[in-house]
Amino acid sequence: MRIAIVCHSTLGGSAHSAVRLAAALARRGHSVHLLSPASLPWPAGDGVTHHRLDPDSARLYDPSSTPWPPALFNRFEALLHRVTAAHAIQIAHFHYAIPFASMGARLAASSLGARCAVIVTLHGTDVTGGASGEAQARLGAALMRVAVVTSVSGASARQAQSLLRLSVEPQVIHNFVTAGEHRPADLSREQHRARLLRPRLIHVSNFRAVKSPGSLARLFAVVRAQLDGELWLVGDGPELPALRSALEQSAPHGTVRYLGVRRDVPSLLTQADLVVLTSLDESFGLVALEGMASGVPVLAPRVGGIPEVVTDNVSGVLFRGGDFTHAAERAVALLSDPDRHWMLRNGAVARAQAFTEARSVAEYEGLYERLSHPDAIAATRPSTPRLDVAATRTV
Ligand code: GMT
Repeated sequence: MRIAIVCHSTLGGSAHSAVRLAAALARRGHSVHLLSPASLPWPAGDGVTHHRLDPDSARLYDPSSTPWPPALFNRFEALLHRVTAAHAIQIAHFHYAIPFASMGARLAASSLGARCAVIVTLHGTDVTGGASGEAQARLGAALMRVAVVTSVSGASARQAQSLLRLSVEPQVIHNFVTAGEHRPADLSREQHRARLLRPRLIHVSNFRAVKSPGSLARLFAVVRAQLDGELWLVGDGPELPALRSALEQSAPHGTVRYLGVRRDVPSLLTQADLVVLTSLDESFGLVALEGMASGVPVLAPRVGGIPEVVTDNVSGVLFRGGDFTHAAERAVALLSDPDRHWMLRNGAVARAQAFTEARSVAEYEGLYERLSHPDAIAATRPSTPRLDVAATRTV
């Protein structure tokens, strides 16, 4: 099939999932075009043609900084239409509804939509970004004009249907990790026990407010009072400076490492003993899955899609969302018990096997195959040929 995968140029999991999917589809023999506004932090993968509006731009367009400037939206839409026409694209698959739902709806309603089916996958902020009721209604209306909407977890699908008032619940296709991308450290029981004498907690994020970095600082202060642990912070984002000053007040000097944006996240994960998430909401929590695949148990709040990914007491430990005291208690109990930590380490690797590339990509492929028949496309096209451009563009 001829497939276009569209994503933001962001450090976030939505773009990473899109890049992984594009590469996997190309490996399976499809003709794959990846479209993003600017460069991406990961290579596009063999056999994938990457189209960027600003190839040399290092600027990353964050899905949370909406709406896109109209000029960017128009230029990107023109690129999408050029690629769709030139390569006779059969499936246009957008990662993130904001602002792509309206772009997808317009593509479906255009003449190109007669032979190209549009799919939108919802990632975090689409559903949990706290958009106004009016913006949610516009987003929902645009989503109902594309062939299929998918979501990365059951929790996010249910939330999307109710908040965006969708007539059908999005189809759930979980995120995945590519085989061999993450591997557990090869440790003997003695080496493992020795490592836990100074356990490393790792937090990888874009440091937005939804990640609740304040809770992370408080949690680490409580953990430090009981254990000689260290905290590694990977990534960058708007709340990092405030987190840094909070940690400078509360954590002993030299116990926190600020590693910035890194390309070697898999290697950093294997050096850690606990992946920590403190998010207020999380549609999936891709870093939790990456941690588990690296043999690192996860400490995470019981919010959004996280309990679908992390099984409590099997591949990590969950805490009541927002309750950092409970989180610290669970972290200390786990890190002070090497036998239990070893068990959860193995449990994490086993649990990650439920999120294989083979499974998720086959689900997407099944969807594409069903939609790529001309009759199926006709059946899913919007009944109104012209959309209210002004109403949908700013979604
Ligand atoms: O979490 C972020 O701020 C980044 C955002 C993104 O653009 O990638 O992540 C969202 O999508 C990921 C991939 O599906 C999910 O793993 C994250 O849970 C989701 N973030 C939130 O729901 C806050």
